[in-house]
Amino acid sequence: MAILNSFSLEGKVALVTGASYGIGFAIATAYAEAGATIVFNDIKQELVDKGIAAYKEKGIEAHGYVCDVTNEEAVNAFVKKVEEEVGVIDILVNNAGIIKRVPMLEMSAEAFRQVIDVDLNAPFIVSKAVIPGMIKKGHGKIINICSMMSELGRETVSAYAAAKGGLKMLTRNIASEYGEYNIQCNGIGPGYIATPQTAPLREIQPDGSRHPFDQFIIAKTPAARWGVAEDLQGPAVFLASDASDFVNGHVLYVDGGILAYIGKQPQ
Ligand code: NAP
Ligand code: GCO
Repeated sequence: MAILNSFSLEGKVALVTGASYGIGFAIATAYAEAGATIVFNDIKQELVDKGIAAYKEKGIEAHGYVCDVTNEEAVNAFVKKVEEEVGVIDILVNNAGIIKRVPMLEMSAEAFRQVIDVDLNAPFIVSKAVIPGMIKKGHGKIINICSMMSELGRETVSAYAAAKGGLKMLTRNIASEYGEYNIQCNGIGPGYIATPQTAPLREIQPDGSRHPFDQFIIAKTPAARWGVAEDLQGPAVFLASDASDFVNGHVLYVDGGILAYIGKQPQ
């Protein structure tokens, strides 16, 4: 039974960025079930309020704050406020993210920068704000939500792939630089997960057929299905718990096997 206790998050304060819904919400609810106190942020008060209500429906008293993770001054003030009002952050999940699906030659430099800002610069900013408290406490867990695009490219996602590839290396660098303070920094690389972010890739076509990309992903995934946010909960609890204290700089792909598979031969 002792081994199960090593997965407990009792007494821990967990910050999950961008967790009003989607993957972040699923990870935060699992953390609450494992005993953690949940802190989350969103850009808009309206979404923070909706998030608090959604957590409450699950019996979770989450602490919600408005904060744009790309704004370093706002993030520093946000983390300071959390430390005063809730406690020093033990677990950080850099989950907030955006994607812009545009052919590279049609993408403006500004649009490219916006994706890099949220998906790569922000995890740097938030991690930098949280690590000093972790060092003082003598422990910390940082989980960066990477992507299959940390390993692979595809048409129209140049900015996103560049950001998520960089996030994989930022994960390794935080592990390298702060491992001696008992801080573990790892990544989770979800496969294709059914959330609002991927809804356009799953739209039913005018003739009632499945979106071509939807059919493509089903053929490319050994599990022959899209993932759901709940598929990420167990891996996320593992990486946030004492059970992973000697796992550092690793990206755990939770993708139904898609990265290992050449894809089903067309019939
Ligand atoms: P989502 O449904 O689009 O949710 C993204 C969340 O991030 C939203 O709550 C959004 O808030 C928030 N956010 C965006 N920009 C922000 C900012 N500047 N400051 C604060 N919050 C911000 O995405 P998801 O599918 O849950 O994905 C969550 C993470 O997993 C992302 O990093 C994504 O890249 C990654 N991921 C997703 C998949 C997938 O298939 N879904 C696969 C691999 C990796 P607003 O609603 O206010 O914009
Ligand atoms: C896309 C998808 C993917 C997923 C995820 C895969 O347009 O290809 O949005 O990028 O979001 O990152 O791991």
